[in-house]
Formats: sequence, structure tokens, C-alpha cells
Amino acid sequence: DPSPESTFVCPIIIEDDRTGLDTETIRRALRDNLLYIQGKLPELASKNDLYMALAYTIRDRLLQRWLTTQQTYLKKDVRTVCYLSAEFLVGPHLANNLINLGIYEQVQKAVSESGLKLEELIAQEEEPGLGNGGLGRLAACYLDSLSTLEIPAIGYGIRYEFGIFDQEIHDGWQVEITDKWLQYGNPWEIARPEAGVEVKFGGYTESYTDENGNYRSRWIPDYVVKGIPYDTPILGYRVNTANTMRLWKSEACESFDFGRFNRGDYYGAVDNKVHSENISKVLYPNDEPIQGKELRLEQQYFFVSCSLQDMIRIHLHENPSLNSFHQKWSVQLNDTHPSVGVAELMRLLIDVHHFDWDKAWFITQNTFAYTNHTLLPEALEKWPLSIFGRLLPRLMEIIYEINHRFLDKIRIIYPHDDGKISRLSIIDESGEKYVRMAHLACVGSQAINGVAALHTELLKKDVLRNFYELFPEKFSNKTNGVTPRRWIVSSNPRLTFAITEKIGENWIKHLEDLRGLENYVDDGEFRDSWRRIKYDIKADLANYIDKKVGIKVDPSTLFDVQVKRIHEYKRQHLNVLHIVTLYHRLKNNPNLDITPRTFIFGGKAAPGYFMAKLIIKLINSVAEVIDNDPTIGGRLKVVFLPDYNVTFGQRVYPAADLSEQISTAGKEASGTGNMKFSMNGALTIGTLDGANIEIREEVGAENFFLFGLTTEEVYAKKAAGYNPQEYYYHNEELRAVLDLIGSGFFSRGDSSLFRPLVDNLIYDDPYMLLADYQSYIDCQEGVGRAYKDQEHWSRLAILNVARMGKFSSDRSIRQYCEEIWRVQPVKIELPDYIQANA
Ligand code: BZD
Repeated sequence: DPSPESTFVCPIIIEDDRTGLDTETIRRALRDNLLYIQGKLPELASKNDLYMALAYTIRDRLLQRWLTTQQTYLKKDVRTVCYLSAEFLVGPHLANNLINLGIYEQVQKAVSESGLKLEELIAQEEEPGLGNGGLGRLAACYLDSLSTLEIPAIGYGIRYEFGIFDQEIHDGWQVEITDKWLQYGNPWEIARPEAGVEVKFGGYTESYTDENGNYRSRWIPDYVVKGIPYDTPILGYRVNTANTMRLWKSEACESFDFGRFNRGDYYGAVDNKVHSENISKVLYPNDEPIQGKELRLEQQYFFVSCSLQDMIRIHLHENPSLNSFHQKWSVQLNDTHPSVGVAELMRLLIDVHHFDWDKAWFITQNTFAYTNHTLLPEALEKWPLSIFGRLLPRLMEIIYEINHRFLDKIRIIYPHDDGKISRLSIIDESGEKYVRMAHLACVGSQAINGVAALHTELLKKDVLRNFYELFPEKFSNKTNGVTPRRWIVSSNPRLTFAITEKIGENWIKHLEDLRGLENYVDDGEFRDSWRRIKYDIKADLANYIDKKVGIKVDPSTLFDVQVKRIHEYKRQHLNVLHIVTLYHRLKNNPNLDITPRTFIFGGKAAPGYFMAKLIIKLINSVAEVIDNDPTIGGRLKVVFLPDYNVTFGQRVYPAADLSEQISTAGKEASGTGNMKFSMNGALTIGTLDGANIEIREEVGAENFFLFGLTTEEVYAKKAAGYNPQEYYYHNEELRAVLDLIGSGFFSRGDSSLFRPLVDNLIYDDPYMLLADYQSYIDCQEGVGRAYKDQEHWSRLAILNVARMGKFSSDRSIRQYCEEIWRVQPVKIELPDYIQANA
């Protein structure tokens, strides 16, 4: 068969020699890559040279799997999931690829001849920080599960040149440093300039009549930008499936204007290049929408248009027309950031492929599905009409038309209800006019989901109530999950070994199998080894903390950890109130018997978020005083670890005893850190918020430290006119704590520094810290007591791990596949000459 595919694989039949998986072949490949790619002799190679050589060695071993996967998809004309996300927070690739390929030990041996340890080379990798937090990390877990479950999928996003900033702490304050993740090259990606596409911006539209007498619209843009795809293989665990994460880089179509250059305008000659390249230059470091920043809208439209054009190109390669587009593609919108895709697919179908409106709308509606990630009403994305219309004039027209037809239908259902119309409208006309992106996503999608049971219920009751009334059948819940390959196997090898020794290794792909551990809770030896493992991991973290920030912490103390973006609703400052309470008690009663604790914080604040940055300063100020107070004698230690990211997460989750999940009920959509902690044997102190509720259901109420108001109570209290001063004046200890912070005690006598924070709590307290304070303090006392009984604590920890099966992203992805995407696994068979996985 002389098809292009079969001629394509011919030249690399020397497979075993080039990419075999045995130690000797890997050793040879490593030396080869060091010389021929890095241009270094082994004697002169730096650690980074060796890392790069190893990364290329592993990438080579992914390539046949990757190409075979893509070929199989084409040949079988499969249905494909496209996960559209402005963020993919994938974390370092090397260790996970080794684990998924099943060649960790071989590579360990092969590397040993360099005199270095594999772990040192793994630590060398600069992580791609292409996301802010949970939303971006969820997208990465989902790619892992899609490949592991052998589902045809593409992750589409933006190849930011600069990801989330690196965080340094200077004098207790956050300082943002540009993230230069690409400066030494990225061995995991392959650029595909031949698959570049063009994207229009600005200008105007005009109507014309085509040769068949049809009215049509034409978009005459102001400028056109080129999108170049950069592909990274995402290999599944012990399967041959390697899906693609395709990230778009923006470039100028014509990078140099000779006309302007010849007229002496030397800077002007590269204007276009500079502007075009700016689009994928930097990730916006806000974990809330950035209202009204034109460049952000350019980013969104850029990657969405590139991605849809790419799908259409692939589709037309295998199919005669786009009539079947929705049968072959299921496109998931990761929040509203890519929701302009609804209008863009309409534009492509109507303007470029000459579909009529109704047919185009049918295809569009059956293609998209939308995941919501937030309940904060102020966080719903909206674009001022002025910006939207100027940047995307043709899409503006299409959105008006979608809205017009949508509202006509609504008028039939609710004939005399203008309020309803204006609440449902895609255009917000209550003041300055806006496009409401969530409304566009709801109208243009076949399915809408929240990310935890409570969150979905609140969407239906509250944020998206009007849409739920209209199309209840579109709504469903898909509780988040995380991948056990990264968040247990890769990050916690010691626990992995201990579990596998008892129950085999099936749990890695079937996390429900962890239930088997329940048989060992009463096994004293197992609990002993469980504790030894935890201690060793904590000792490692203690060393790391000493190295990074020069604070000595004792691994036998309770490690109480809160790592996540800094946000008032996440209430890191409630945690601080507890710390200061304990400190205050110890000062007044130096012999008080408390459970010694090490409080560990990590997280970045949006650069423009004053209160979040002040919370970081508060944590560091409290840490400085307490850590250096000799009367405390190490019973309390507070550490803020700078630059929290995926790599550091992998270090800290396994070392935690206590997981802080203390958001105001009804504010955290789901949380995913809560799952990672629990999977690694930490117990949770938490509110009835997001996925905490489901975690508690699974592990059992008796194995979870619950405190705080419920969502209903929060609403009721707010409705009754919540007054934080009542708590301030009636709770002596709380008042003492707030006064201590306000007095300047932690700020070298500067009583103005934390005033805004303290005043905000006393006079406004939008996240109800004061209402939850006592309940939190009492609950923490219970935690302290429980920790004193180490045998008991180990039982609870083992039960937590044993009952976390539900929170594998494999479970989430199976539900998406069955209930939203309707896609099937596709087995990938490697050609005989490629050595099978070990
Ligand atoms: O999404 C988070 C929610 O806050 C978590 O509760 C939830 O678990 C995860 C995953 O569903 N949301 C975000 O992380 N949001 C962002 O990062 C973000 C980024 C840009 C703009 C708006 C929000």
C-alpha cells in the first residue's frame, strides 16, 4: 500500500537500536545525544547538558508511540475530544514520562555512569508554568487521564513565552520575577510551522452578494497574525497512546516591512512583528478574570481561532465536508476563556465554508460543552462591547445574531417578562454594554457542568439559574479529580512502594483499588512503617526548607500545610489567626501543653491584589517573630516557602500531616489540592465547601476535621446583616489576636501596616472569618489532641488514602466521556519492530 503513512514509517525501522528500552541501549543513546545534540563531551557536560541529553533520549522513545497514535486516529477516523484551555499547568515532564513508559529503573542505571543521580537530572527540569492554579492544573491532569484511558484527544492552548511569574520574597513582600522557562530550550516540544494558520483582528465588515445571489459578510481586518503550533506528546500510563498538547505561538505573517525600512523608519519596520508576537508573550497572572484588557481578548480569540481552523483542516483531510463536524469533534471549553469559539465556529462555517445559519448553529451547539469553575459573581467574564466590536467586528455581528435569535425564542416562553430577557441576554445592557461570555457559552453548548456537587447545585440555584430553568437537561456535575501518576507515584515513591507491596499495582490505574488498604489499618507493623515513611519524607522537606529559607523545622512536629493561590476567600489569614492564637496562649502560659506544629504556607498573589499581598507579608511577619522567639522553644514554627509551583507541590503534599481547606462555604468551586493531600495521607481540616464535602463523604465524617458555617448559614447570616464587630467584641481571645496584629507587634511597631487587613475583618469581613473563628480554633484543638495519639492518627491517615479512589481524574474523565463527549477508547498497536513497553 503506497499510502503516505506507510512510506513514512519505513526509514526508521532500526528501532531497537535507536530507541530500545533496555539499559544498554539507553546508555548509548544518552552518550549519543550528549555529543550530537548538546555538542558536549561527557567530561565537560554540565548537569543541564545531561538533563537535555536525557530528555531527548526519552522524547525519542515517545515518538513512535506518538506518531503511531496519530496515524491510528487518522486511519480509523475517530471521534476526538478537544480540550480548549487558556492554561495547561503540566509540570515537569521527565519523571512522568519515565514512569508512564515503565523505564525508571533502566534509566536510573543508565544515568549512573555519568556520576550523577537520576533524581538530580529530574530536578534540573524547568517546569512550564503555563497556568495560574487549579484550572490550569486540572487541564493537565485531564490530559494525563485522557491518554491513560486511550481516548483520542488534543489539548489546545497558548504557548506563553513567559508563564506565571517566579515569586521571590523580599523583606516579607512578594516580588514578581519574569519566568524565563524557555531560555535553555524546551526539549519536549516540536514546532510545526507547516501547520501554521492565520488569524484576523480589527478592521471592519462589509456585505456582498455572492455568485449564487446569497447575501454574505466579509471581514476586512486591520491586521493578520500567524499561529504556529508547538506540539508536546502526552503519554498515557503503560499504554501506547500518546496524545498531543498543541500550544499556539503568535508570529507576524511578514516580520519585516521593507517599505518602512527603505523610508528610514527602522523601528516601524518591525512594529508588526513586535505587536504580533506580543499576543502569546505572557500569561496574565490573575486567577480571576482580567476585565477589559484588550490583549487578553486577543489571546483568547487567537488560540481559539487557530484551534478551530486546525480541527477543520484535519476534518477535511478525512471527510468530504463539515456536515459531520460535530460527530467527529467534541470541544470542551475550560471556563469561558475560550467561549468566543462559539461565535468563531459559526463564522468559519458561514463565511468560509458557506453553511446557512441553521445548519451552522446545529453543528456549533452540538460541538461545544462548557465547564464553569467559579461561583464568585464578580468573576464572571465579560467584555466591553467597545473593545469587543473594535477587535472582532465580525464576531460581534455573529454574537448579535445569536442573541437576537435566542431572545426571540425566550420571548415565546416568557411573553411579558422583560426582566427575564435582560437577565438571559448575551449582551448586558444595564449600564456600559458588555458581552457576557458565560451566557454565550451556555447558549452555544450542548452541556454545562460544575466541578463539584455543591458547586453544580449552586450554579443551578444561583449563578446560572435562568439558564437552568430554560434547559435543565444540559446541566450536570463532574466532580474534579487529579492524576495519581503525578500526585502519588511520581511525587511519593516511598508511599507508592508501601501500597504496592500490600495490594499490588493495579491501583495506579484503578484508584478505587486503594480500598484494599483498609485490610491493613489494624496491622501494627504496617502502621509503623507508614509512620516511618511519613517521617522520612518530612525530614527531606525539613532539609529543603533549611536550604531554601534557612529555617530549621523538626520533622516530628505536626506539619500543618496550606498551599494554594493567595485569596481572601481561601482564608490564609484565618490560618494566621489560629497561629497567633496559639502564640498568644503560649506567651500568657509558657508551660501550656500544646502539640508542636510547623505551619507551612506557599502560594502566589495576583500582582495587583493588594490584600493578598498583604496577607503574604503578614504570614512572613508573624513567622519572623514566632520563629525567633526563644520562649516558644520550637513548639511553633511558621514557614512561607517562596515560589509555590507544581514541582514544589510534589514535594509538599507527601510531607503534610494536616491539609488546610478552609474557604468560606460556597466560595471554592471544588479545590483539587484537597484531593492531593488526602491521597498522600494527610488529614483534612475543612469547611463544607467544594469537593471537601465529597471527600468527607468518602473518607467518613469521623476521619475529617469539620468546622464552620454551611453555605446556607453563610447566606442566611449575610441576609440578616452580618456584623463582624459582634464577634470582635464578644470573643476576648479573638479581640486580643486582632489587636495584637493591629498593634504593630508583628511589624516592628508599625501599627499602620496591617491596619487595612484588620479593619477589613472587623468592619466588613466579606469572607466571614470572624464568624468561623471559634469553630476553627476548637476544631484545631481536636486536631492537636488527635495527633498526640500517633497510632490513632495513622489509622485515620491510612483510611483517608484507602478511600480516595473517587478523586482520580480517571473517574472524572470517564464521566465526561460517557455523559458529555460520547467518545470511546481506541487501542494503539505498535508495529512489531518497536520494542513493547517493559
Ligand atoms: O478551578 C479553580 C477553582 O477556584 C477551584 O475551586 C477548582 O478546583 C479549579 C478547577 O476546577 N479556578 C481557577 O483556578 N481559576 C483560575 O485560575 C483563573 C485563571 C484565569 C482567569 C480566571 C480564573
